[in-house]
Amino acid sequence: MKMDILLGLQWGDEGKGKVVDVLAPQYDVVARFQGGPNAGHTLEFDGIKHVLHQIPSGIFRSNILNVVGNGVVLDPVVLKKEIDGLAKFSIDYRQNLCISKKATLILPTHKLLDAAYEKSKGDKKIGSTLKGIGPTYQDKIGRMALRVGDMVAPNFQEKYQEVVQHHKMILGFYQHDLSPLEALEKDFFDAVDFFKTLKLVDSEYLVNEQLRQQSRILAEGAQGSLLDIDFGSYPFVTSSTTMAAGACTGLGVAPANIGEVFGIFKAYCTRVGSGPFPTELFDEDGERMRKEGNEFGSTTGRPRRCGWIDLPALRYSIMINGVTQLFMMKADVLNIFEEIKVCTQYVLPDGTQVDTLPYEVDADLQPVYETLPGWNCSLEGVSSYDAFPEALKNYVSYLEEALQVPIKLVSVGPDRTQTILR
Ligand code: 2SA
Ligand code: MG
Repeated sequence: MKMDILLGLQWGDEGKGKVVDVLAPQYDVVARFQGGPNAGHTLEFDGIKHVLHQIPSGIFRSNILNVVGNGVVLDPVVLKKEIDGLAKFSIDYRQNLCISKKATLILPTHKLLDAAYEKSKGDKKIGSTLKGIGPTYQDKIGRMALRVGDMVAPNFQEKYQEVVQHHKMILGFYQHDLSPLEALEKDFFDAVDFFKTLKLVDSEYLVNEQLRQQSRILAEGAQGSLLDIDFGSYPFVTSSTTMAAGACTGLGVAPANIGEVFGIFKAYCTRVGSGPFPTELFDEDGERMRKEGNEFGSTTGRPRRCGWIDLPALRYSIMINGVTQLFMMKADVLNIFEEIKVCTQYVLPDGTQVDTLPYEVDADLQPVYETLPGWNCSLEGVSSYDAFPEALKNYVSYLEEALQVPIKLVSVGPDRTQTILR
């Protein structure tokens, strides 16, 4: 059996949580392979809205095993809160949730370092979620991080102190306020005690054994390809490999064992945090998109920047991920527009037109738009592709032609049921 991968092709918040939830009945295992509490995966069903950060989005289906892979960075405090938040759903998380011993721990000082680094960057700040993601991955690559498996070792305290001493020196250099640390550490160690009671596993063995037994596995990406540490709009990126290859390193699955790659995109674009965004709208249309799409960060509540769909960027993401099927989300947000714009190319500062992503994506890059007719009506009650208004059908086929990958799913509303398969 091969593992399928689902990932965001833009700057995150494409609706991955919703799609995993819809696809979940076809899978036995859902696994996260990168990111951590910076992610916010929103699921809506039975009139309830729920946001997951570190727990895979298969958790609401009782027959699905949820795996947090080695590529993830985990904050025990956030995990405990997330699990407490599941109490009302009577989920057997001690059975259905497994955490890799090789996942990296986010320590309280990583969060302080995140804030210190951001502050030192002034107006060049990344717009980090301040969850400690960057400093934790830095320590992982720097070979000094603590991992989930270390928590149960008798010398955990000693190892913890060693790393924290190092962090304090750096924080001292930045003259960062250390007074919140005591309270943060208390919460951390309380959460660690709880964490130790969860199912901690050698996830690479578990996942490969599941594949051998013909289990169907879905790897759930977080953030998006344009935030990838290598291929995103560096340095305005997150610190992990968000592209398909990250599912191999973040779970220990060989490239030959990858099956479908599902690429999710919004019918328009959003970005939260700093960094280039060629099709960003600063006018009333952008404001209307944000309002209609309720575009506010699900982890930090920050307003998301909004703009038209960007085909050069999407083609780039499709290329680096080897996307086999496209899923278009939030089509209903465009209901309010009489006309819809699509960015087909960019004009460089020297006047040349390109349809690829240049090395330097900056404010001087001018998008070239094609205008398509909008459907400009409600999609309420639309439950099949045949029932789509003509202009929406036209938008779907226009994008398929431009992107050369079939669009297999179109979402027309937030609920599980408002997802049309083609
Ligand atoms: P970080 O915290 O180091 O990963 O931040 C680095 C950049 O990555 C962006 N980033 C995100 N962008 C969109 N959605 C994300 N998750 C949350 C959500 C974000 C929120 O689902 O809404 O609630 O604000 C996410 N996580 C990281 C971030 O904005 C920085 O630009
Ligand atoms: Mg999100």
